[in-house]
Amino acid sequence: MLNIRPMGKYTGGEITGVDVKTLDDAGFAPIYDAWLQYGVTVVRDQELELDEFLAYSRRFGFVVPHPSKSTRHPDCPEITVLGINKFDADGNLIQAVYKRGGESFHTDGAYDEVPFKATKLYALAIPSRGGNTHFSSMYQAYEVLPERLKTLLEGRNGAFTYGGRHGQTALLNPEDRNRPPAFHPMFRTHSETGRRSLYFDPGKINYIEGLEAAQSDDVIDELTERMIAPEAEYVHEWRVGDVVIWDNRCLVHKAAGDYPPEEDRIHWRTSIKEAIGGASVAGA
Ligand SMILES: O=C(O)CCC(=O)C(=O)O
Ligand SMILES: [Fe+2]
Repeated sequence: MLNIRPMGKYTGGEITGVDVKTLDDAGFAPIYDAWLQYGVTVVRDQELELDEFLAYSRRFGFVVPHPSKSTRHPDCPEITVLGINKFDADGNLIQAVYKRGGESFHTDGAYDEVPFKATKLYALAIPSRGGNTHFSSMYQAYEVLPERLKTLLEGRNGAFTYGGRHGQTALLNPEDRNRPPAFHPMFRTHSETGRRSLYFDPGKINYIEGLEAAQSDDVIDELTERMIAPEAEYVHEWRVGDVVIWDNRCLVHKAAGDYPPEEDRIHWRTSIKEAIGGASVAGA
């Protein structure tokens, strides 16, 4: 029987008693609603093939291939594989693969004009210790931001690129490294819940439009401190068979990047958008 329960104070929900392969629209509706409410949800105990994971991802929106071409699944470009090919030919750990998503809290796809609505991960192999994923609510970050920053940033855009101010583009092919920035409002209203949140990514933001360079850098530093609001974090401890999906419009996340490198930690991943080329989907 379908069971949904909260995991964290402001974000995180666990769903059990369901096989996502056999869901009809009526069965999917409470799962989608729970996801909007909790921001990140896990469905436990799933057994999925590539096409089944893709089909379930498509229920949440448009699935797009990730710009990191070298980490796409060879049989299915819409699916990225995390955690494989971690060692180079000399047996050295490739940090960009091992620590992927672990540099800092971030939201996926802010470098695109239409950022990722959601990211979905399916756990194939989980290490004996470490390897958690951290999530934090940006609704709550906005809620507790000082009025001074709310006034300063209201109506302003951030400029975002894949590599951000430090140019971290190791997982991109050379031809994909110098794309122009995408601009997004620093405060956004969620298209489905109607709630306001901070939209910020310290690793991908280059500057805040309309501020002097020094002030822009100072504000970016201050937001980096403030983006994880008290009690707003949920830490996901993975089990094989977990299907986790998070809402990039109102959450940030970060891989702990701390598991024994000689062990496997492997996920399939899909990137999901609200719209491609102007069309938009509301809801499922
Ligand atoms: O591996 C993880 O825990 C998260 C990686 C990440 O940031 C992502 O897939 O977007
Ligand atoms: Fe990420």
